[in-house]
Amino acid sequence: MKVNATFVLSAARAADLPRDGFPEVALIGRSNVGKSSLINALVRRTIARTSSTPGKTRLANVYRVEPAAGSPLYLMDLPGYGFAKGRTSEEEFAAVTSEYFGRGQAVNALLLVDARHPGLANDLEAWTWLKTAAVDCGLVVTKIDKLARGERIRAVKAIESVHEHSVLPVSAVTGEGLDELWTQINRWANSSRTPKATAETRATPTRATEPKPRPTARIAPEKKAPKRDPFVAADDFHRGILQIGAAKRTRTSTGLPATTSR
Ligand SMILES: Nc1nc2c(ncn2[C@@H]2O[C@H](COP(=O)(O)OP(=O)(O)O)[C@@H](O)[C@H]2O)c(=O)[nH]1
Ligand SMILES: [Mg+2]
Repeated sequence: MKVNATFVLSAARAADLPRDGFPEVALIGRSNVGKSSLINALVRRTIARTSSTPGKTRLANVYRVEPAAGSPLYLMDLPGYGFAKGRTSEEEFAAVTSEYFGRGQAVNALLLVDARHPGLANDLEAWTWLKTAAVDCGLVVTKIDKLARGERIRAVKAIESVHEHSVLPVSAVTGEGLDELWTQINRWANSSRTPKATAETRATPTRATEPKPRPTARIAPEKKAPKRDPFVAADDFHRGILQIGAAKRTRTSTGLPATTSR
């Protein structure tokens, strides 16, 4: 899909964020889960910096994207949580997310979960929290290319089970899942109110909906969730990712798109 994309700014505080009211999709997830790589893969250009070490805290890196067939929108690369070393990233994450989500701007969000680490406590907490803070949210499983076929079916099923939600497996390396992700992003963007570029809207943050209360994200330090068996019956287990996704998606209004073709 053709898309124009530009890096807008690295916001240090809420006042730096765009106020023109264009739709925002926030990418949330642990450090190194692949947020920046996913943005680059979505826009097919290297606009987001990727690094294996945590950077200094900022509120969000803001990217403006204009899909050829869809409304312009902002992709927001939020700081990651759960990095074991360095400063207390849980506290920083809580501060950043309350500031970001507390502006009264309607935001849709994607939680990114690493395919190789299903059921981490901090991902589960982030998901629970995000469901209260975002207008709608989707669950994306990153780095799916790192798993062999059998492993990925297990991983996808495990993540769907512990998060109780359908997932979209993607790879920034092979491009798998990106068309489906664009479908969801465009659906969100097209359903948001199109802002008028007046002096008033530029000066005042747009409220597409009444703001939600300002919950504070509390993400636990890195640890495994209590052990539970995410797998159900063995025959169920072998149905395959697409069938699993399709079956789940019919049961949820907030699931990622049912499109399975690329
Ligand atoms: N194999 C593979 N590696 C990935 C993928 N996405 C990200 N990575 C790697 O994972 C590391 C962290 O990615 P990055 O985008 O910086 O994560 P962020 O901290 O969430 O922004 C980098 O070394 C990336 O090259 C993917 O889909 N497949
Ligand atoms: Mg990054």
